[in-house]
Amino acid sequence: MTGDIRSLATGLFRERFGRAPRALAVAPGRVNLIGEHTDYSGGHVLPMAVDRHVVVAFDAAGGQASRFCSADFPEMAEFDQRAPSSCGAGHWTNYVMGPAGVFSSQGRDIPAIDAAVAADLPKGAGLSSSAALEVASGLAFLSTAGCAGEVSPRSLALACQEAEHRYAGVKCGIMDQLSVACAEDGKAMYIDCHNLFVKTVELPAAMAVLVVDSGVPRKLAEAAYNQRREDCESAARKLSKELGRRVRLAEVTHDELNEFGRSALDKTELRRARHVVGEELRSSRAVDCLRRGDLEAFGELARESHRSLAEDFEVSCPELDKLVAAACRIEGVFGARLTGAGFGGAAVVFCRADGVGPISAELTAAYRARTGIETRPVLVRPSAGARVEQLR
Ligand code: NG1
Repeated sequence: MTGDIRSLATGLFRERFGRAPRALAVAPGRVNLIGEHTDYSGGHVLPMAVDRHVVVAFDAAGGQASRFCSADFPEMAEFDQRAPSSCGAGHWTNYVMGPAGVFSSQGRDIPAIDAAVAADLPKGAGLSSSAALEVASGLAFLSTAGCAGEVSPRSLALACQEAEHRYAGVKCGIMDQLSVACAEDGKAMYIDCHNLFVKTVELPAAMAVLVVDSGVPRKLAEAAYNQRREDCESAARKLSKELGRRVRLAEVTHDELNEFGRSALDKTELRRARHVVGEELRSSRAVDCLRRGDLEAFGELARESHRSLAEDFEVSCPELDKLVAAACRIEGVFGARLTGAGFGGAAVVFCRADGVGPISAELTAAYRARTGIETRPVLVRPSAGARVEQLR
C-alpha cells in the first residue's frame, strides 16, 4: 500500500461528503499459516497480518445517521449506528454497521460518522477483508466517540467477532479479528484461542509467504462453515460425556480420541475431530520448526494440514487441491495448503525467499495448465495491526 489507498479513501470522502476527513482507520488483512478450523474449538492458530489494507477515511457526521461509501460498491449505506439491522448474509455493510451495533449494545454512546472505504485487499481471496473492514470501522466509531484509548485491541477484536456472529451470521472463531487488531510488525502470532494469549513468532528470512487465489468463489460458505462448527461442538459434547469432564475439542489427545472416538462419535464427527486433534499438534510443531529454521519440516506439516482439511474436514475443492499439488511439485517450495475457511478461496505457499519470481511464474503456468484459471501469487509480509491516523 498504502499511500494509494489512503488517497483513494480521502479523495472519495471529499467527493461524497464535500469536506476533508478527520482521520484514517487502517487495518491489515491476514493470512493463516497453520492451525485451520481450530479457533472455534479453543485451539492454537498461527496467522500473520499482511501488508495489504482496508482504509476507512472518517469524520463525525452532521446528522443522526451514519453514512458509508466504498470505492468498490456503488451504493451509499445509511444507518442508525445505535441500532443497525443486518442487511443479510454477504452484504458489505454488515461489516461496517456490526461493530457500531455491538458497541452500542454494550452501553457506549456511539455517534454518527461519515466514512469512505478503500482497500488493496482482494475480497473473498483468503486475506480476511471482512475482519479488516470490521476492525477499521470499529476503530473509526470508537475514535469519533473519543474512547478508542479505553478499548484494548483484544476487546475490539471480541466486539468485531460478535458483530460477525450477529450481523453477518457467521459463527466464526476469534482468529481473524484478533490478528487484524493485535498484530506486531514483522511477526506472526501464535494464538491460544481459548484464553487469547499471544506469542509472537519470527519468520525465517529464508522463507517467503505467497497467497494464491484459486479463483473459486466461496459458495454458500456461511452455512457450511456453521455446520462444521456444529459438528465440532457435538463431537466435543459427546467426548466430554465419555471422559467425565468438559473438554474443548482442541484439548482432546490422540489417545483419548483413539479410545473413545469410534464408539462415541458418528463418522462425520470422528473425521472432524481427527482433523482438529491432528491440526492442534501440527500447529505447535510448526512453531518449533519456524523457531529452529527447519523449513522442510514446516512445509511437510503444511502439506499434512491440507490433506486433513481436504479428507477429514472436507473444506477443500478440486481447484484448491490442484493448486496445492502444483505448488508442492515446484522446486524451492517447502509446502502449501488451503488457508482460511476453504470451500474455495486461497492457498498459502511457503517457498524460498530467493526464488519468489520464478516460483510464482511456474505456479501460475502450472495452475493454468491444470484448470484453465488465471491466478497471480501475492507475496505478503508480516505487518502491524490496525491503528488510527489523525489528519487534522
Ligand atoms: P476466513 O478465511 O476469514 O473466512 C474463517 C473464520 C476463522 C477461522 C477460519 C478457519 C470468519 C470471519 N473467520 O476464516 O475464524 O475459523 O475460517 O480456520 O469466518
